[in-house]
Amino acid sequence: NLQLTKESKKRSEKNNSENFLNDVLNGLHSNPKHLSSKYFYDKKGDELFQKIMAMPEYYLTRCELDIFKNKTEELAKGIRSNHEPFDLIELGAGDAMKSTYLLKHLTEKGTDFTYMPIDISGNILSVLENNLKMQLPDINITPLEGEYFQMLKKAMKLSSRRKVILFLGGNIGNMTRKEAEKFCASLHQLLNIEDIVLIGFDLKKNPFTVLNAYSDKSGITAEFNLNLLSRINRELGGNFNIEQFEHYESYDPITGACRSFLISLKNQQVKIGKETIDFAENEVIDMEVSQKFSKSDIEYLAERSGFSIAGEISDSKDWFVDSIWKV
Ligand code: AVJ
Repeated sequence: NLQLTKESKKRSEKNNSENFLNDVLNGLHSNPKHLSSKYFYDKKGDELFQKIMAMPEYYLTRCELDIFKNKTEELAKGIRSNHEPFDLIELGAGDAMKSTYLLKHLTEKGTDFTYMPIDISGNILSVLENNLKMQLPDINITPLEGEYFQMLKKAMKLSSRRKVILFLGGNIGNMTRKEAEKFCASLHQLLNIEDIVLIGFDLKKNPFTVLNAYSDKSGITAEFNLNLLSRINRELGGNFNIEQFEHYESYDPITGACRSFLISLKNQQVKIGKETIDFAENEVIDMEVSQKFSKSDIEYLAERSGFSIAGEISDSKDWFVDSIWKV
């Protein structure tokens, strides 16, 4: 049996690295070139994102922490609805720093639930599991490593209890508006009538505040982007010269799209395994979008995907909102 699980683990690791290679080659053979920010999170990327969350410029963490620390009761009321046991599924849980406040509250109230954190990084999931077992030794936890929908479907199969989905930290911002709409519609299809979704949205605000959060002076965000090139070198046999790429950030206050790019500083060829990629001087790689929303953008998204808004909990500055949606 152990042998079997080891083999299936090996198989899924092989699949993962094949998908990674395919996505990278597709993206770099496209025009304009792009890479997916979901691949930022290897061990080094996890560490860099932890550093980003601690930066003074990165207000998002503090805003949502304000909500989870100070409006825990309201959050709990919003998701509890009845007193039936439920599964609390967190998409992109990371280190679960914010949700731990909610988990503690629910545990103290004697709520019967299983916590199912989903993350693409197995590394951060084991960090999370260790932390939680120290803080809340009695919690039922089922970590799921992989892509959101694959793991969601797995969670739906594991139990038939009511589902509460947490999607925090502005993770939904990493999708374009179209992708977010498709994502929410698929989520709506998968869920049942009593289920609840709680999504964190970063709101449109002073454009300088947004831009500074993604172009910090200390250069951590730049390093976070460049680390994906290093990861390609490490895992896919690439030979990117990191020195020859520079991070560029932009924010469009009309559309609310904050975008990260890497600029090639010269004409250069990069090898990835046997493939060669040509870069022109000043050609960019589209790396990441972090979408910002107005309250009416959120209403529109909920409506378009079949949900209705049941509640809205903001931080004291009204910079960030956790929106509670009913199926
Ligand atoms: C993890 C998606 C919420 O977009 O704000 C932070 C990732 N990228 N700085 C975000 C990120 C650059 C972050 N999310």
